[in-house]
Amino acid sequence: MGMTLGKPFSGFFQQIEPRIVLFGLDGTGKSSIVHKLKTGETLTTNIRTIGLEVESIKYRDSTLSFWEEGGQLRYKMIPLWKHCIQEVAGLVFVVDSTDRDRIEEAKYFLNMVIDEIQGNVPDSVAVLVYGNKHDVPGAMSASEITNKLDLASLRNKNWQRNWHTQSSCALSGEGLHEGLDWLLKNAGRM
Ligand SMILES: Nc1nc2c(ncn2[C@@H]2O[C@H](COP(=O)(O)OP(=O)(O)OP(=O)(O)O)[C@@H](O)[C@H]2O)c(=O)[nH]1
Ligand SMILES: [Mg+2]
Repeated sequence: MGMTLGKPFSGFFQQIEPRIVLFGLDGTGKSSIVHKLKTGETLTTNIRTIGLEVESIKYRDSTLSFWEEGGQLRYKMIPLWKHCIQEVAGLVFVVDSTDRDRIEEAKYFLNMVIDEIQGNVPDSVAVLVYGNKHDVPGAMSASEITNKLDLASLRNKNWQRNWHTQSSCALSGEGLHEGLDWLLKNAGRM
């Protein structure tokens, strides 16, 4: 005869959801991406994420835990990174493809995070860069973003990870699944 565990005990046996950490400058579209992936709907509100926001999302055959690091307080949150990246399955850096003025700052921030977490993240963890807002005319292409972030030099920085830049639009959802599938494949989750 089978046995059913009461609610207080069932939690012991729950699998930890693979964690995906999204980060980037403020207003790049992180919340919009998470909302689109979770509901299929376009996020219509424009509320800045203060601190950390966690969402559980069913994606293909698994449930993933998305951790968005709000962009506004990004420098204040650097010391928290060591805790956020425990059990991380993939990193997602979100760039606003239309924001040529702040692409240098995006590169600076990316380097800062990498320096902070280096040595604390397993080598198997890949990094997906979403070149978001690609729907806007004149947006930077994926290869332009790759060059401007100088991802090749990050590889030389003793950071032997897989990188991939995917153009995306969080409003229509274009590119979101392609990017995430790439990330999960690299994490051995697909
Ligand atoms: N055109 C266009 N606008 C977008 C896209 N993604 C997000 N936006 C808009 O960009 C603004 C900021 O989006 P959010 O998703 O709140 O950005 P965020 O990265 O979560 O911002 P923080 O929480 O402050 O770090 C909103 O007005 C969105 O509608 C996109 O792919 N294309
Ligand atoms: Mg947000």
